[in-house]
Amino acid sequence: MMKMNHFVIGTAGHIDHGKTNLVKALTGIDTDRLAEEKKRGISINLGFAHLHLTPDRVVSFIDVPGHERFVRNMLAGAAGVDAVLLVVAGDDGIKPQTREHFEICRLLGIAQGIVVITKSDLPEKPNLETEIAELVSGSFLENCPILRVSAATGAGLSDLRDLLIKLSITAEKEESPLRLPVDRAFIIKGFGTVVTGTLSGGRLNVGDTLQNGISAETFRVRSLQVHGNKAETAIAGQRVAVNFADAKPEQVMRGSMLIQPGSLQPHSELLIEIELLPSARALSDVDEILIYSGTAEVSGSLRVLSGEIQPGKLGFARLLLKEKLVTVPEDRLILRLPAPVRTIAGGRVLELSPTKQNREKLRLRAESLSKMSVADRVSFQVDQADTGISLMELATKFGLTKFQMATLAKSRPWISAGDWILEEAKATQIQEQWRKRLTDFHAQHPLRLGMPREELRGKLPPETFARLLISPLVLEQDLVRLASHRVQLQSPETDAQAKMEKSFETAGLSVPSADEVLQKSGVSAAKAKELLQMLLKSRRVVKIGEGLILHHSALATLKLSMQARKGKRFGVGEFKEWTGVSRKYAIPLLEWLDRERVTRRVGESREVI
Ligand SMILES: Nc1nc2c(ncn2[C@@H]2O[C@H](COP(=O)(O)OP(=O)(O)O)[C@@H](O)[C@H]2O)c(=O)[nH]1
Ligand SMILES: [Mg+2]
Repeated sequence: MMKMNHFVIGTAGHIDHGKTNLVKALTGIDTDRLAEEKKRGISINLGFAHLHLTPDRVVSFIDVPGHERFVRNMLAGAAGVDAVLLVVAGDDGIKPQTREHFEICRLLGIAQGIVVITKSDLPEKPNLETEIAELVSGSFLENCPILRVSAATGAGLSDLRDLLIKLSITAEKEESPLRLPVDRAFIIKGFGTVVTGTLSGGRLNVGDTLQNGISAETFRVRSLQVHGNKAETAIAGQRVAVNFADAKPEQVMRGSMLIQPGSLQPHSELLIEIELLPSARALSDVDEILIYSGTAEVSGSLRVLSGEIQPGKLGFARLLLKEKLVTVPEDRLILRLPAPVRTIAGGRVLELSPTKQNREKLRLRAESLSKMSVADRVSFQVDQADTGISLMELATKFGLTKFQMATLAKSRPWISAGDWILEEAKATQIQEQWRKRLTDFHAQHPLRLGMPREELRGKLPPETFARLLISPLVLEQDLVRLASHRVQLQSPETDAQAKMEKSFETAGLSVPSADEVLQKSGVSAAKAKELLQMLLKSRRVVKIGEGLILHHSALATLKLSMQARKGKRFGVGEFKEWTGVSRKYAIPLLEWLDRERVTRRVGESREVI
């Protein structure tokens, strides 16, 4: 496997258990940078450090504050962590934030970690290992290594380093759209605005444009740093610092989700699966709940879909957010209750902006979605789209890259046309319907060549429509017909049509109105109209103005007689004299001659060209 130089390790554990000192002992970096942190000796905000484990392997550390008041900062740090060091002070044992942080890591789906018993130079609390085993039983840390270290004496540090090397080799990232949840935003004098975060997908280059997923404002990446070194490119999983050419810190503050412009959408309603902590009370609807996603914290309300959720159990809910989140299915959320703030549950996003339906229907939907892979959910969606769906829309909705979407589409029985895909069976169904509609249409309108293309197309995008128009359907100009369809006149119709044509022909230039001809045709008005349409289509008669139709022979004669007067200037009066028509006919006829480039206007009069 490719060596991956982007492993992020987070600390977790109760205050004063030695997290910051451990990171300092490993990396030489004191993450308590704030003056207040130094003075009070506690971590308030996130701390960042990195360590060259081997000459070509750097790991990043995110040191989180342990104090219960700063759990929200811890949460911002824990998003995007590959492995956790669960720190327990040997002399103190498991404390409230040891539990809370551990639960948060578990609910966020962090897959691996190490339990580090710190302060091993001090006498150890009896039965500590049993206590720890109980806590992590059945979780991702159940069989993880437990190590004793002392930041004071350095004992155990080299073993810890060896373990970190092993852990970091197993890291593998799935492809996903670029997202950068911002954990810090600040100004560096002479540089401008810089943000930091763990790139959770994609690849970021100097010169790229990033978009704030909520405000939709865009910013240009002027420079990048990875592990404190200038870089041209940063890849998924790396801790990056991004310098923007044109952003103010408040436009990209902590909690912002930066994305490729337009690649994802913000949502204010989510369908989720909930895992309620064993320590929480049974959960029903909540009007005020805090939701943590990436580095963002928003508030909202919760509607439980499955009755009451019992402690330690799973259930389904609809989350209504006061501020939108840029999230995708399978993202993990942490749910906390305010006053006093406490972590009660984790959430797994099942669907973004679910369609409105009653609780029971939504619960059934959530239940089936919860058991499906993302690929299956995409298929499910395509199956339900009777006239197909846009690939881009699917990618955005399910948090897949265009490449992933295209690969998935290739493996399924879908017909694609440009950005549009349609299930094969649905396509066949549509073609069947078309065939049936055309058969009916031809039976009802035997004199019409075919059905207008737009009428048959309906809501299908033009590209897909064209793709589905296969034999025996024929598209001619803007009409669709069955290949077998021929317009064949029955005898009363032929007679009527001939009679109509004759009326026009004998009238010469002084034709009766089209309506009059239709009325005298001897067939029904609808049929007469169709017969006239056929005459027009074949150009036996020509429409030169509203309700004014002339026989082609009359127009040809007129053209010739005008062309014989080449170069002559004349007015409407003269034209009336030459042709014997009234003013009512003269004007449209002259305009027709202009269009045919036989005459042209010169001021008030005309000239034969
Ligand atoms: N004896 C001893 N004290 C330690 C050790 N590591 C940290 N401490 C002390 O424990 C206190 C809290 O350490 P700190 O790293 O800030 O803990 P944090 O709140 O978990 O980040 C400080 O007074 C440290 O000097 C250790 O290995 N041995
Ligand atoms: Mg600390």
